[in-house]
Amino acid sequence: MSVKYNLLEYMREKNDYVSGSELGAYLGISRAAVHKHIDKLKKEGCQIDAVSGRGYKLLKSGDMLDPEEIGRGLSLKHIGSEILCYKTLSSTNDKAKALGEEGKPSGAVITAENQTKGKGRRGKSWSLEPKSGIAMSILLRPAFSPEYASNLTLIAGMAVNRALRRICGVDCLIKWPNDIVSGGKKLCGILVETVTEEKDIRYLVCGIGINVSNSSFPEEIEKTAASIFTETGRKYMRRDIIKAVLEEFDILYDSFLDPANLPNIIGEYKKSCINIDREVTAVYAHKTIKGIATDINSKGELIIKTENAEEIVLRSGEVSVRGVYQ
Ligand code: BT5
Repeated sequence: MSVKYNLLEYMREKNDYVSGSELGAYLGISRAAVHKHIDKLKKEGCQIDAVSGRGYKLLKSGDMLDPEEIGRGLSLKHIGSEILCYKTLSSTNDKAKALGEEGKPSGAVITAENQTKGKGRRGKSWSLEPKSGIAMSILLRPAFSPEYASNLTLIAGMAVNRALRRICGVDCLIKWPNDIVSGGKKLCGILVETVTEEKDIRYLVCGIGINVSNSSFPEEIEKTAASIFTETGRKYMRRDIIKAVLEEFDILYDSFLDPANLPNIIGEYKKSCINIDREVTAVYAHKTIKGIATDINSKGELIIKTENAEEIVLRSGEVSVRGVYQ
């Protein structure tokens, strides 16, 4: 455990003023070094009161993304073997893939405060407001086939949907395949990338971007993006959301590993999916089609019944739902 984290834990447990010398003795460092670590914690958003003669009191811990803070009390079956938090990355997915190449274990979680080249699907970009949003990726090394893995986008969407409802009470839904929406706007995007070797998965990376406390957005997404703050009026700790997403993902992933559970999983997905029974427009075989989204099959594909009563099976792609951002 880092000195900084031990210091935070000690103050949290004491829940009262603690002198610099007591903290120094506990941590085995000088009072001057304690002071330096206190300053670092303050810079990371912790509110610490300092009173001469009494010492320091933690009033509120900051919303810093730090492996120990995220991992505190987290004990999961598949996820969280390692938690790596970076200040700046070009993309957490790219970093997770690089770590995948280096042999990092399945379940590793990567976060970044700042993402300079966040990726969406098919060359699109993802914007992250530093300190306000979450950019995280989960590295997995599953034994199942790449075809089965296509459902992982749905699993990630369900995990975020469950977590945001549980922690923030947001009235959110999933827009097939990979968006979480609230009030008709996008709160979260998911990008799953699979690296295969012959017919097997070498590893895959599940990237999740969530807007948490932003009150404004870049002009190009201003009308289509939402954050938990814009939807609820409340600010939440990003690490509490990350923890909840990891917990829900772990439960769903465990169930997903047994294909017998897939019908139930897809059943829950459909209940939260905004597309079902709605009029949708999609691009299919270079044509724009209109129809009603009727179902999601066991491969996570969207079934659309077109105006000519033709049934189209969409594997991926852009689908717009009437009344939801385009
Ligand atoms: C996605 O793609 O929605 C997948 C986004 C995945 C982002 C995460 S962050 C952590 C990890 N590391 C990465 O590099 N990526 C993943 P797509 O469905 O193609 O949507 C992209 C579109 O969403 C953009 O073209 C914008 O219109 C819109 N967009 C970009 N940033 C947004 C934001 N912060 N909030 C809402 N909409 C956004």
